[in-house]
Amino acid sequence: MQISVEMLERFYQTMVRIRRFDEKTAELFNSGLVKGTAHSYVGQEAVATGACAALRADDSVVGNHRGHGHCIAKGARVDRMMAELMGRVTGYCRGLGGSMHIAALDLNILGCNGIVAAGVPLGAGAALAARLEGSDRVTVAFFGDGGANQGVVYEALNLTAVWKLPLIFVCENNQYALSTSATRSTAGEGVVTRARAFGIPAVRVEGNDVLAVHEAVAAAVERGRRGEGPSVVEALTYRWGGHSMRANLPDYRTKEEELEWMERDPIARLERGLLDTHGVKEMRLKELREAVEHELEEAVRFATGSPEPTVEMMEASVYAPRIEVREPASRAGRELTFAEALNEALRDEMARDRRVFVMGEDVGLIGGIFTVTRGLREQFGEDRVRDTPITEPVFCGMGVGAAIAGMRPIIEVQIFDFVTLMMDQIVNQAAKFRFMLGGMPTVPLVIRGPQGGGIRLAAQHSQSLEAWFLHVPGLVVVAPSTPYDAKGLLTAAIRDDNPVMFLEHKMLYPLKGEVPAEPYAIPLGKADIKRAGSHATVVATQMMVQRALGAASDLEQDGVSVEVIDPRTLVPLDVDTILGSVRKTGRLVIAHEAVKRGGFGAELAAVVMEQALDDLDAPVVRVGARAVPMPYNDTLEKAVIPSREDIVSAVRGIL
Ligand SMILES: Cc1ncc(C[n+]2csc(CCOP(=O)(O)OP(=O)(O)O)c2C)c(N)n1
Ligand SMILES: [Mg+2]
Repeated sequence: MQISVEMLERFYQTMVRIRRFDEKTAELFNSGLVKGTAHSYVGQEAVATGACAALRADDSVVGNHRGHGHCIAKGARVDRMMAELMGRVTGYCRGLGGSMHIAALDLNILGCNGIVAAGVPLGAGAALAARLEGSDRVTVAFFGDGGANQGVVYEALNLTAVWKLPLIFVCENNQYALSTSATRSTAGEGVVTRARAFGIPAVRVEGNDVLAVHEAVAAAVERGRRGEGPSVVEALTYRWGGHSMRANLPDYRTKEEELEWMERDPIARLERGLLDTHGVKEMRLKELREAVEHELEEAVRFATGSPEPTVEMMEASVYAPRIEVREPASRAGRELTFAEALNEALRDEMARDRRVFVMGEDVGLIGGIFTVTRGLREQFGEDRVRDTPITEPVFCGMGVGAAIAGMRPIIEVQIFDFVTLMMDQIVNQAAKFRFMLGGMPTVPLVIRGPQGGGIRLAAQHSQSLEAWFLHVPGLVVVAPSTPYDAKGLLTAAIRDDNPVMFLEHKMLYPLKGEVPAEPYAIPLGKADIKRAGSHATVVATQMMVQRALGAASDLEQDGVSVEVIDPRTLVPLDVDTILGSVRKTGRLVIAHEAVKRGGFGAELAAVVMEQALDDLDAPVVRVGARAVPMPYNDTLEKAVIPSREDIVSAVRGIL
């Protein structure tokens, strides 16, 4: 591979910039200006430099916790990076992300990551986005030898190979994961051999030789651009310092080993080449180094002189602004089932916006096991209605990555209990991405699927898990109870710029109701009064809405007038409508199918007591499932899930 002297000089200067940046960071950490922790890239500069030099500006990278080098090599400015490390508002993440989360979407740096290897599925998602947009852009995902043992890496190898996505896996093997030597953590010959088992071209290169890294990554990039799929490049290297600036750990490497690798300094190696082989003068190298020193001095001045972010800015960074939508004037329409109503929303939105696509297990060929995606593959093609392998962590992560990269994915969880396998990508990635990046990017993603019991699927296929998601700032949580709400809320969820957990109760799929034929959206955060009443308020969700309405008609026989409110979205919650009702009735029962302990009811009861205690004439009562896993036996299942009678007696108990 022919590389001009000019380009070699650029490699040299980038490596010096990375090294001096992290040396400066260590000084600032020791003086207390950089807080928390930071992971020095010193010793590994050739990897990011060689890899990123093979990319175009419109190609993407995802980094890991040791990511300063990844960002600098992809073109990040050191002043904004330094400001970020000092937690200043002028930093890349406006002081909300810090060292481990630096990103710059305008440079296609899709984020470093505090969760080891979590960037790999995100990178795969960016590669999928490029494919769906019909571009030849590629993505590089950096991860370590420790990260290489994470399941998501294997799942991503498999899926990117199956779909031939342009992802370049760059494993920076610095031979240690914190204190653990790769020899103690890695079976067989490591990532290269493993990748070949997936049929992926893989090479191991001398990671301290910037030219070797560059050549290997450039070949992988070309393969990706030609549509030939992923590649793996393992770069053998060494970090000179400790795992992180914070860790003050006992020695786990020998001094001899450390010295041996310092002798193999990637910068000195290129410097020798420039001086001896390319006739570059020492004066010129000095000039390049001095320019970096000047930049860094400026960067420190810029960062220390920058203001800190405010509490108001922080609060405003969690959610993207809500889109304005208005409910239709009339709810009249044809009779559809809940599943058909969801299907119509998907169909309308996919027709309206090319960025919308659906991904999940069995969603394409058979239209999903509850038929929600039926017919979409025929109408929109296999590219936009993707059957995935059984690989929840990675197809969920790819959804997050594709959303970050500009698409609007809809992920189906075949049965919501399987969301446990997706939790890192939902909780640590999707929910936090916008915030960690200073409240600027959007993550327009819908994760939807069936939850709840009632059809004897037992403990691992019947849970109602909404409380987990309520607890995570950054997520929207939607839980419709009628076909009309299902269509309008799913439409709103797809158009929303935030990650939305869209919970469908599987018993509701066959429920019929009127649904307007034209596309419409229902605002997120607007409760619906399903029945007006004056003696008691019942706030019910999902299946419990039908049961609460049944309970209300039973109670009406005895002259008790019950108001039934369906919040429809649990986050954001329409507290005003609920409080308005409680102020009128003075009594509140909250009914949900989820386990009562630690559930949505506990949260809502607390909100009502904080804000309307004086309006209550009786204690707030919760109706929820017993604190047991869902049993298989049908009599026992009925004993666990709250019934209409349970709601009737809860209301009677507070009259
Ligand atoms: C999922 C997860 N597990 C553990 C950690 C704590 N941790 C952070 S970095 C690290 C070592 C990672 O090693 P490697 O992937 O080889 O990267 P390196 O630090 O060597 O660059 C560990 C254990 C984490 N951040 N995320
Ligand atoms: Mg390592």
